[in-house]
Amino acid sequence: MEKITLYYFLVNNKATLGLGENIKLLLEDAALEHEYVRLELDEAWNNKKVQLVKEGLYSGTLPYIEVGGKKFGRTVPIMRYISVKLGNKYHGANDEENQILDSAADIIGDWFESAKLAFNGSNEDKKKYVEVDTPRFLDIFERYLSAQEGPYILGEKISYSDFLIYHRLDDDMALDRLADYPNLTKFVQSFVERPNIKKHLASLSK
Ligand SMILES: N[C@@H](CCC(=O)N[C@@H](CS)C(=O)NCC(=O)O)C(=O)O
Repeated sequence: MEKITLYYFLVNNKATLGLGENIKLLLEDAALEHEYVRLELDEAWNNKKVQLVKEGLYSGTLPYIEVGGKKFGRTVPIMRYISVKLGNKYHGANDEENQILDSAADIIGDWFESAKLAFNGSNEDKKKYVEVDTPRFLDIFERYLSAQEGPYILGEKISYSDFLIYHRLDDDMALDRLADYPNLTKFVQSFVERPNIKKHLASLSK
């Protein structure tokens, strides 16, 4: 693929926080030439957003990518687009596998929304999120991963939904709270050992 530029903003001054990192992980894993540009969500953003919409980024939201002079938006569709461009590298082998990936990505969307609500909500909302919502989502993904030998959602082959699962766990600071989830534990152990991911994660702690 041509060089990809990924645009997102820096959330709470932490490089990986938020949606952009899902795409970054996939770009790193695929060893694609890319640049990660951070925009500011300040007063200038509203004008920039209008300009982006005029330039074909219909949603006017972050993250988006620019490749071959075109702009493409929305996290999961961007990941699917890159996968398709790479010969379905991060897709399933058939419609049924792709349905599984699609449904997992959809649930990650629900999880992200519920995390956002809790983050902006009362202490009671936050408590419910930690005690009720998070375990419910962890249970769901433990089930997905237990359907085959793993370590990933479709077995040995990694897919775009795996990046979403890993990053959701990371953003939720749940990576070291998986003792009761053997399949998620195996998943994370394998994910972080992928050579390009390992390099990327090491670069973050420098
Ligand atoms: N589901 C969308 C969410 C996009 C979204 O709402 N992005 C936020 C940042 S996380 C944004 O662009 N906010 C600024 C705005 O809407 O103007 C995706 O995955 O891309």
